[in-house]
Amino acid sequence: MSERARFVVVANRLPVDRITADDGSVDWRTSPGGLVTALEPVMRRMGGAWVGWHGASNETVEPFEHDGYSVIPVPLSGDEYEEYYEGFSNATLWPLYHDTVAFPEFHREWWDAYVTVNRRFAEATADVADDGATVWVQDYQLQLVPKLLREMRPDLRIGFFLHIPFPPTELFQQLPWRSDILEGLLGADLVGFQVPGGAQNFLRLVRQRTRHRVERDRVHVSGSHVCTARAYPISIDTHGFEELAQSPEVIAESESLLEELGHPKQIFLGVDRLDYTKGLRQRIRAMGELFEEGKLDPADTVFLQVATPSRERVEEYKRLRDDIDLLVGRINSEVGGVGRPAISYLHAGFPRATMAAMYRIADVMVVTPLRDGMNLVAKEYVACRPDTNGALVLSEFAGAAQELKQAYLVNPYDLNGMKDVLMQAATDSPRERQRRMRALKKQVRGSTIEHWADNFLGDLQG
Ligand code: GDG
Repeated sequence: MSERARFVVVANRLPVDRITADDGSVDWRTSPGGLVTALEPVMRRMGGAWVGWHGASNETVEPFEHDGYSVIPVPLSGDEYEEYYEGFSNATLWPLYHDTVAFPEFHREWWDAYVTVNRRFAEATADVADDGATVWVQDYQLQLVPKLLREMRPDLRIGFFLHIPFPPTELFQQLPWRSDILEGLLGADLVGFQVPGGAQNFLRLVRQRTRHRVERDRVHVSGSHVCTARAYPISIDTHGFEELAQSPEVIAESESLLEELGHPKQIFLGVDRLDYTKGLRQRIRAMGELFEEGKLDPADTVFLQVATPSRERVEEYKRLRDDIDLLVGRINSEVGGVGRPAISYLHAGFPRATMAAMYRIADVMVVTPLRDGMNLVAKEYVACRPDTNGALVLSEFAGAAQELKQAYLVNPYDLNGMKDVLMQAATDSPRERQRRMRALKKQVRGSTIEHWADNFLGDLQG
């Protein structure tokens, strides 16, 4: 690939997974996950290059074209995968940035690997970006890239977006490498957060820990440039999801799903990556108690929970999987009849059309993270539910709660409170549910992924 790109997205993972067929032929398919769901449509519209890891360790893959843009694979060794990705990204930063709902581990060798890999991503980007190009770096795995890249290529316009929460200063200060990370991010011209609180936490830390002058949301990085920090709440391809949910295939699939579930009167639905931030333990416990107390009847109500496998080699995730298996097994053995479990639990990933079919038939969508940057599932549900009869139960601690104010909001730490709200969502008058759902639909239509990208990139061009 000789041509250099005017627009470059840099993310830990490429948006495609390699599929090797029986005959050995190789194909690349769009991979699931929040970041990809959000950025794929942006990339298809903008063209350019996507720099990221291709998902196999100890292997170099040549750049290739996909869906009208270039894909630039960055190699990682097996050790780097363990230390940079599973270690520093997912066992240090992820829990720390999510309010320490699990205990973050600090290891110096993990940090060293994080620095090495961030440098490699910056170098790959510096190679592919055209003169004066726009580069958009994504997420917590690559927080050092903006500064490293600016040192290599001061001509570039550099944006950074954090998909997860940016923590309160008291928590961030625990990090032994706090100054390096702040300076890393400050290498960007624009740093975006999901909610205003994240930008405020960041600016407060910059004031406390650096000598740069801060003026409202602008940081004058000494002897260099101005870095602006602002909120850009991410969204979904609303129209795309609406269309998908109304397609004959999805309608047919939702009908066979209903059949399989035995046409229950009421369906509660949860869809999450199997992650301890998503509040699965609390949610399943609350639903279990409602069944046990007879407030919900397994004869006519089903709780369908999809948990997509995620980070399966990280200790905390293994523990979570076992806990959930145990909890679901216990509840199902105590309530529900033969062949009719109260909780239908699926530990698997599904095609997007199947997800849309599930959203279509869910009467109560239950989204109860302990902490979440945004949460796209909540918005996808609102887009896919074909009428205004569905209800969304949403945690106050998801970024989405700041926009979807007409959802049934809950504090997932308050089990009794959550049970009350779940029942309220299930039993409110059709009029009240419709009033709320209409407002939610208006919000999700009025603020889409195109708006998000346009707002961010517009400000980045400044
Ligand atoms: C991070 C932040 C932020 C899930 N299972 C399957 C599947 N999914 C799709 C969903 C949704 C996405 O993955 C999950 O997005 P979320 O936003 O709910 O959560 P994270 O993965 O934690 O995403 C989050 C997001 O980044 C974007 O900035 O909102 O706060 O944590 O789109 O539909 N898709 C398919 N099969 C599955 O089994 N096809």
